[in-house]
Amino acid sequence: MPQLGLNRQGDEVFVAVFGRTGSGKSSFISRAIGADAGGNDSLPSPPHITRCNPVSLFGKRVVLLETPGFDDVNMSDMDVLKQIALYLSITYEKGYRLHGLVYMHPITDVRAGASTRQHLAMFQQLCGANAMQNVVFATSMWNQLQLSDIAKGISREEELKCSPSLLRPMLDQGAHLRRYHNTGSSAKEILTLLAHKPATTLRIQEELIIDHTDILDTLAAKCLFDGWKDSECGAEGAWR
Ligand SMILES: Nc1nc2c(ncn2[C@@H]2O[C@H](COP(=O)(O)OP(=O)(O)O)[C@@H](O)[C@H]2O)c(=O)[nH]1
Ligand SMILES: [Mg+2]
Repeated sequence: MPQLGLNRQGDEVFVAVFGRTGSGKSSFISRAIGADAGGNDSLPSPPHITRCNPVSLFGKRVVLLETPGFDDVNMSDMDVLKQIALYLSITYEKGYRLHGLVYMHPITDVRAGASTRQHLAMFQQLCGANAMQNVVFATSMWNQLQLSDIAKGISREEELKCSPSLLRPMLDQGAHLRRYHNTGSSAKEILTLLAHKPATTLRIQEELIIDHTDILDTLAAKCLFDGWKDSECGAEGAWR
């Protein structure tokens, strides 16, 4: 059972951070809450959603939630999705809603391969179109690029942004794309974009709680099965 740690909503804003293991979730959160940059602060992915200390932004208390990473050596993507779904179901029933979702994508990934696409397709279905305005795709690891590779990073960013088989459908639905520069101010800039959004309900919460869909029958889960390219994952125009 995950530690919910959600005691009150009021002036609190909840932002969940997603992405594969090693994409920079923990470090984004530690920069946002004020830890110093530098050093190797990599930790194993938490097996459950983990709540971090709130950060104050413009009078709001922003509570950051680290989700277990996709592509993890210790957990299958389906188990990761189940953990996320369990947390989102329990908190939905308790009346909590997310204000923001940050999806970290390392710009150092040389190509958006099948697993990247599958994770993004799953994320698209987990959120649903109505929640897209509450999503920021944050590209990380810019400062790991050699100077001579910055242009490659920019062209990968362009591909992410423009390709109908990558982020474009989600950006068209209102999601944001930002660079994350591994600093507290950069993390806060991204969170500021989300802190004033109205809270949202995710598609997977509607499926699980309102429609009583089994987790394995949710659109997000279907994206993880073999043949995901032919499933409903492509229904909104992505990943064809
Ligand atoms: N250079 C650089 N390193 C980063 C950045 N973000 C994360 N890291 C490092 O990449 C490693 C993995 O990051 P981490 O935050 O643990 O990833 P997580 O598994 O998604 O939580 C850590 O050693 C971080 O210090 C970034 O934007 N730039
Ligand atoms: Mg982590």
